[in-house]
Amino acid sequence: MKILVTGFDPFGGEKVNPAIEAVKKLPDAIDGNEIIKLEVPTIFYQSAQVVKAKIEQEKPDMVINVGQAGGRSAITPERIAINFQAGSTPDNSGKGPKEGKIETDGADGYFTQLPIKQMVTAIRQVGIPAMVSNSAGTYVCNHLFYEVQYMRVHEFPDLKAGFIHIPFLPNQVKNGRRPSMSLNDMVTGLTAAIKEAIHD
Ligand code: PCA
Repeated sequence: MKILVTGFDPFGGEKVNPAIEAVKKLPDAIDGNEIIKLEVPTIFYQSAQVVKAKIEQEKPDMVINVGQAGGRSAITPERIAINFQAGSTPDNSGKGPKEGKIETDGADGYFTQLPIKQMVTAIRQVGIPAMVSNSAGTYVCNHLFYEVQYMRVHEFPDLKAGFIHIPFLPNQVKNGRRPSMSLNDMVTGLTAAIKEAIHD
């Protein structure tokens, strides 16, 4: 099996994004399955184009997008992508999203094909906090999650796809009052989650 794992670049004034930092540190293979890693820009539509080009090139069996969810205290596999975008923070192109549907002819939502509950159990079994999330928000992360699902329906019917949000890194939380997770724990947790998805 071939798995494409993506991570977003830093956005919103942050110097790092734990997503791409953790993705870069994943092993190149998990139980003999190839892990392809890709950095994606935190930009509406452009992130989806970059991922689509890589899917066409590599033809992965599974795509897992990883993003930062500042304020969360656990690794959170996402259940559903919604056909809506909004947000007051500009993306890395300097523009905010046009509020409304992502795809006018798309479904209101798409459930992930990944076994999120088993993934949460697998992450907890290696000692890392995890829980299922029922909302990936309305910003670039949900947008990319939705667009990959839309592509799956229209072009890549055999693809399994999903999204995992991860917390801030300790050095992003200056006053220590907001939750964070070490890079090592993120990598350990993500590896366990991917392994579980592979063997589903
Ligand atoms: N997190 C943002 C976009 C990029 C990222 O890593 C989000 O949750 O939408």
